[in-house]
Formats: sequence, C-alpha cells, structure tokens
Amino acid sequence: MPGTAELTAYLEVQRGPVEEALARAVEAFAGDLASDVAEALEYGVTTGGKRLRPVLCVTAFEACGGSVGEAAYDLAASLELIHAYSLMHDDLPCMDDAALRRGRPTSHRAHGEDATMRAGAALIPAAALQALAACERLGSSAEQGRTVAKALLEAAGAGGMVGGQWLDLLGEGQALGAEELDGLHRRKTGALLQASLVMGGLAAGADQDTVDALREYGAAIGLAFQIADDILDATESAETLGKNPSDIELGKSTYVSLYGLEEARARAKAEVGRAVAALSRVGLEAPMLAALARYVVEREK
Ligand code: GRG
Repeated sequence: MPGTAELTAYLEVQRGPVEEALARAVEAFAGDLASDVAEALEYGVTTGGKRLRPVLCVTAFEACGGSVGEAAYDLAASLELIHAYSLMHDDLPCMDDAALRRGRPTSHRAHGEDATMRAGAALIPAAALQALAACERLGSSAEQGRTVAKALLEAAGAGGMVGGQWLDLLGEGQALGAEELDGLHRRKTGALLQASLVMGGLAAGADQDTVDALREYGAAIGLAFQIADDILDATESAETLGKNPSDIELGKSTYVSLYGLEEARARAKAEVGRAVAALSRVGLEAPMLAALARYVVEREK
C-alpha cells in the first residue's frame, strides 16, 4: 500500500485537475444566475475543502480501467457540487447556524442568507446536469449515464444525504443509540462518499461484482469518515478544523460520546479493514483506494 508521502503527493496531483473541473462547472452554471447568487455559488464551490469525493470518484474510475482525462474530472466535480450545496445550507441559521467553514466565514456570513439559499438550490440540478454531460463526454451509453446520475441523486436525496440531515436535526439534544447513529450517518455522510466510488466504477463500465465491492468499500469508509470526524471534533480546536460550532456544542450525539475515544478509534480502524477487504474479495487491484481508506481516518482535519 502507498505510504503517507506517496498519498500526500497523489492528493496534491489530484487537486489541480479537480479545481480546474470545478472552475469549469462554475463558469458553466453561474452565468444564468443573478450576480450575488453567482458569487455565493463560486465561493461555496471553489473555496477550499479536501476534495475527497472527486478524488475517490476518479481513483475508482481509474482502478476499474477508465482512462482519466478532463471528462472524468468533470464527472467527479458533480459530487463536489452536491457536497458544496450541502455545506452551504447546513451552515445556515435554520440548520447549524455556523460562522466558520474551511477556515473562512460561512457562505451566508459572507454573501447573505438569500444568495446562499438560492445558490445552494441551483447547485442540485447543476450537479445532475454536470454528471450527465460528463458521461456523454466519456462516451458512456445513455443507459450508463442514467445509472450514474441516478446514483448521485439517490445519494443526495431523502434516502441519503437529505434524509440523514433531517435525522441529524431531529436528534439534536438527544442521546442516540448505536443503530440510530449508524443509520443517520450512513445517509448524511456515507451515501455521497459511497456514490463517489459507485459512480466512478459505473462510468468506467465495471461489472456488477466490482460495483458491489465499491459500494461496500464506500459504506465502510463513510462510517470510518464520520467516526474520524467525531474524534477530530472532540480533540481538535475550531481553529485547526476551520469550522465552528462543534457538534458537541450543537448538542449532537457523536461516536465519541457513544463509545469513548479509544473504542471509536478502534471502530474506525475496523471499518478501514472492512473497506480494503471488500476490494480484495473481487480482486480489484487499487492500492490508492486502500491508501485513501487509511487517509479517511488518519487525516488531521
Ligand atoms: C432540507 C433536511 C434538509 C437537508 C438539506 C443541508 C443538507 C441538505 C445536508 C447536509 C449534509 C451534511 C452537512 C453532511 C456533512 C458531511 C460532512 C462530514 C462534511 C464534511 O466533509 P469534508 O470533511 O469537508 O469532506 P471538506 O471541507 O473537506 O470538503
């Protein structure tokens, strides 16, 4: 498996084409919007972030035999458009009422609630169009394009991220049990991470067993990601993480409050093992995906 230095270099190399694809997407979609909304959209999409979802998508695409070029990054960018909207709306006063995101003022603090609401809403259909157009450029069949776009929209919808966010808001101030917490986070955080892998595999024309393995890998790293998030939330400052308020301040149940730090760490590690095992089972040679699974729990923010 690639070591930390190799993975860091890989993430650095990926950043350029991911940012370029996002800039292309902003240019394509912001033109139809009022200027204040376009500015909020650009701020939400192009300002920082680890870009984990696009990197997972492109890495899975390549591991499944896809030939990586601009169109693959355009596909990967569709996931980041959904992610960006979710963060913009999540930070609004009617949800988490957050002041800081990625070390900067949240979108509504910088561009106002009205423009943030509208820019976030515009990003949802934009992401679907982005995925469909990218599939066309990749030479996918219409059926393949539909399947890829469906994976994105299902992950973003009520059975995925939106439903998870709803459970998250309802759960504030309550002590959720393990099953409830897993269910919430499989949808809120896990579904889009999982879709990143599945979409990469589908667009590359992977067979059903391989797509299923990517789905299993995605579910495992989704859970590992959230456990790691809760550990960081409990152990690092808002300054280091570049966001506030913390989940603890918001009265949310976390894996640390449920299990304690040590067991939470062990559980995150076990999920990484599960993710890597799923790929091995179908013989998918993807050392970078294995390294990315480890990164998900070892990251510092
Ligand atoms: C109307 C109920 C309702 C929902 C609207 C707002 C919303 C949809 C969903 C929010 C979902 C959400 C905030 C999920 C959090 C996912 C998460 C762990 C984000 C942090 O991801 P990172 O660490 O962030 O990858 P960066 O900044 O690196 O991109």
